[in-house]
Amino acid sequence: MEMYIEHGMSRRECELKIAEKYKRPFHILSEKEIRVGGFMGMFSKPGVQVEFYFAPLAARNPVFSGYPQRQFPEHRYTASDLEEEKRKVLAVAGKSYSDINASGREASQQILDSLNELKQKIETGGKKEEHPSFARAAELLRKNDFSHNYINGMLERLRKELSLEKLEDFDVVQNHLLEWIGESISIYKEETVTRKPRIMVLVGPTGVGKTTTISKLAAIYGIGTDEIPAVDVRMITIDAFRICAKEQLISIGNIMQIPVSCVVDKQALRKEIAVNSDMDLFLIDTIGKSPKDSSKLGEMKEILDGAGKGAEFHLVISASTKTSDIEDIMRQFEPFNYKSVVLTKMDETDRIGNIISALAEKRKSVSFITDGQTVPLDIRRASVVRFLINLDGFKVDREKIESRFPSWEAEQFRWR
Ligand SMILES: Nc1nc2c(ncn2[C@@H]2O[C@H](COP(=O)(O)OP(=O)(O)O)[C@@H](O)[C@H]2O)c(=O)[nH]1
Ligand SMILES: [Mg+2]
Repeated sequence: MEMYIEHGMSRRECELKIAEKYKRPFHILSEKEIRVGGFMGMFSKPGVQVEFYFAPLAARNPVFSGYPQRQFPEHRYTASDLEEEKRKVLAVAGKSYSDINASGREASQQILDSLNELKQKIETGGKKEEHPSFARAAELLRKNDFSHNYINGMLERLRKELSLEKLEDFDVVQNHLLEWIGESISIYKEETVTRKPRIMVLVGPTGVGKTTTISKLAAIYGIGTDEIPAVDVRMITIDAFRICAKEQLISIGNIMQIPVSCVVDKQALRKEIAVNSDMDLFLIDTIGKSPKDSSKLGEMKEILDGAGKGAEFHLVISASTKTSDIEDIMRQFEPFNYKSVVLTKMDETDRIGNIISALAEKRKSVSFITDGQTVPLDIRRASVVRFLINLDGFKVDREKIESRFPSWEAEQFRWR
């Protein structure tokens, strides 16, 4: 017995959809609550997924409606369509018999063309989705390491929104893909009115660049840039391992005249912040081992509770992380309720589809991008354009994407 899946806002809606689509008796086997609709997991609503099977005959052409929802082809060739095509062919044939002497060759060619067209329509069901642009688009996205779900979402959108004429022009297809990828990237908006002191905490696996990024941020806010006035900054290292390896930060702190301290428990952190409440910004670095060491992560979270409810958590991920690891990391750090992701080591990879997919699917925004080891220069605010121009193999119409996603100019920090 083959099982099928349908999605809808309610069980009743699913039943109506199945009845409308297949016009055959069926039985619902199970139902579960899911999120439906939206794009790449965003803007979805609560709904229902039902599992069903047909009775009593097994379906000859099973249609599996997995995630993201697959639609039935907009137009399937029915028996009456094929009859119509046959009639056209026969009409041409009729003409050929009467005009055989006058234009025999032309009529024969017309018959052959019509037959070929008919054959193709029968073979493909006349579906727009057989267009080669879909395979090219999928290949391009795959080359950039976009996830399976993300690619399916994009293909689905191409199928729904692009006419056959547009599909013919692959530049048009690419421009749409770029625009939709851009729309799926969410950029973190810094609060304009921040309470004082502002507390930014960077969490993430070891070696991704947390300490380096903290140093870069300390320079941006502590020394100031063209648009950001210098404020009073203090750096704190949270160390759940109690080794307090803060030398790296101290040397940076010395150069920039920014104080650094190390705390190993919640009370000490609370006190450190309270005693220095005249500061404008606390940048909190964390030391961890592997994110798989969840007891230490729990301990770190416990210490970080001392930063209070207003602390902003940013998860630091290296752009060169494997897809499966990205998902693990995002899940492991979920308890920190991080507001955004800082993407480091963008200079080390040109395949960022996996990161874009994971961020879109988990609905997380990106705040900063770092692309080198130099403190403080190699950091910028995240921008959609930066992601799009980093994609591999896409023909990027830069002017077009810059006008579509205009905020990118603000990405660069300009040093005085
Ligand atoms: N290529 C590159 N290397 C970086 C970047 N950010 C940090 N690193 C390097 O990554 C290594 C680990 O950085 P660190 O800040 O100590 O990582 P942490 O363990 O997360 O604190 C160091 O060698 C850094 O210089 C970056 O954006 N690009
Ligand atoms: Mg570190």
